[in-house]
Amino acid sequence: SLIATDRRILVVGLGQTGLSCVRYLRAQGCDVVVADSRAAPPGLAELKSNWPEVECHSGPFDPALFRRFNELLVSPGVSLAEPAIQAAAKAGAVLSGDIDLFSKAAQAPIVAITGSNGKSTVTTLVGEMARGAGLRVAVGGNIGVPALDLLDEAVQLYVLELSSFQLETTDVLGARAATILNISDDHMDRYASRMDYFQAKQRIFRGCRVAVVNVDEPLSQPLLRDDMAVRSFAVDRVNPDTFSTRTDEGERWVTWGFDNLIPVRELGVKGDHNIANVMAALALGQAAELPFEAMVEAIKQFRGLPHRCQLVREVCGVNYINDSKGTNVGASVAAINSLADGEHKIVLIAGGDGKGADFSPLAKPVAAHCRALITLGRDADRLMAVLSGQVPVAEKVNAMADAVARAADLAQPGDTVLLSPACASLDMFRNFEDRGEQFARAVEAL
Ligand code: UMA
Ligand code: ADP
Repeated sequence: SLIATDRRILVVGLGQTGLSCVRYLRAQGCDVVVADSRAAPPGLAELKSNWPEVECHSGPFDPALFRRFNELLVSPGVSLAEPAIQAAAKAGAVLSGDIDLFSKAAQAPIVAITGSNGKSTVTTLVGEMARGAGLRVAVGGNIGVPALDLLDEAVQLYVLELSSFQLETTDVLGARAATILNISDDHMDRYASRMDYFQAKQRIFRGCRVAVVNVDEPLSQPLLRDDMAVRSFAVDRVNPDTFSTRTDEGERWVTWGFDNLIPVRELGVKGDHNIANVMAALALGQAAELPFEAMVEAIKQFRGLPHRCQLVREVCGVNYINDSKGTNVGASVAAINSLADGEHKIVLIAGGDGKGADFSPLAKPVAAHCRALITLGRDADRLMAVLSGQVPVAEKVNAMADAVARAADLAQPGDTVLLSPACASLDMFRNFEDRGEQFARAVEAL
């Protein structure tokens, strides 16, 4: 066993991550106790039926309970600033998380992806590349399956999407290749400052062999280089040993060094942000020694993920696009810019839980490309305050169906109606998928 059985471990949080920790630790023969601050933790039924011996405390965290443990495995949805967690840390407890346990146990190389936006797209694409190359690959982390549930001796490559919350509790990941795709504000309700958010993301490079750097994003550079190699990508800046783009006799290409690799026209995903995602996936795949042919083939097959700038339907000459996964300002700015073509206008539907973000970076793209703005959700008024002066029409509605109906009234043939909320969904919807599905249903009903 990798884990000394005399450690007293408290699993904090009983969602997907908490359950994966219990499953892993029980399989190792460790005693665990669970605490979740919710009255009815989502994993409770599964815990009771599979591990009836495990004690579970639900309801407000009790510092006296937490102080009894010498290790806390904290779920990503729980802030390390919780007083009970701080009390335990002060009493000498080690704070760690599921990714920490995972990295100690994983036998195969890890490709790790973080960033404010594009994580799921890049993670999926690297997974497809590895599968195409014939590797047994396991894909998970923030994208869905908790990392510990991926552990299997047969796996040859792990591809992990990691959030800043997961990285905060990770000591040394030791990835074969790791990247911070980009940095823009997100989760400002959980961080005291941008610097804290940025530093959490930087932890992905600890013990990493190859750092993949976005030349267009200075903050994606590892702060401490140690002896890691660096691979870069950059839009329209061809250089040796760099993935980039250039236009050659009227055709725009994704390039490697001075070689043309794939015509941009053949990509199944659109916009410069997606070209950046493709280049990042190539650089990560290369660091994991995947062959070029398999990588290029996977890129040509990849059609993008649902809820990410996905065309739902055309109605009366208007395209309806679901970008429900646009859950922060940077994502929605990229979505607007990638759809803008100068000629046709966008009717933007935005709003939800802004997580304390500054919405002002939306002002310029909204002024340049939007015909109208329709807001909903908890931060609708805050969005209106920042953006209503930038568009001819700005309205607030209370439900997704109303938003779509108003957008259909306001859009003119050739326009695009874009749901890209720049906000989390949890104030009105179960999750971003639910929000995107409600949008799509309202569009289908037009
Ligand atoms: N919560 C409490 N008390 C607790 C524990 C949790 O109130 O004691 C609440 C928190 O408000 C939190 C929610 O419950 O928002 C879920 O927290 P959790 O840690 O139990 O979540 P899991 O079910 O374990 O899911 C987590 C990730 N969730 C978060 O980071 C909030 C999932 O990412 C991830 O897929 C899963 O682990 C497997 O690795 C989701 C996410 O929203 C998709 N991530 C954020 C994002 O992408 O922006 C970071
Ligand atoms: P994440 O997993 O980081 O949330 P996704 O790949 O799911 O990222 O994409 C979410 C949204 O973010 C997309 O729908 C798009 O609006 C935007 N986006 C995707 N890639 C990028 C990028 N490289 N830079 C900026 N925005 C992006």
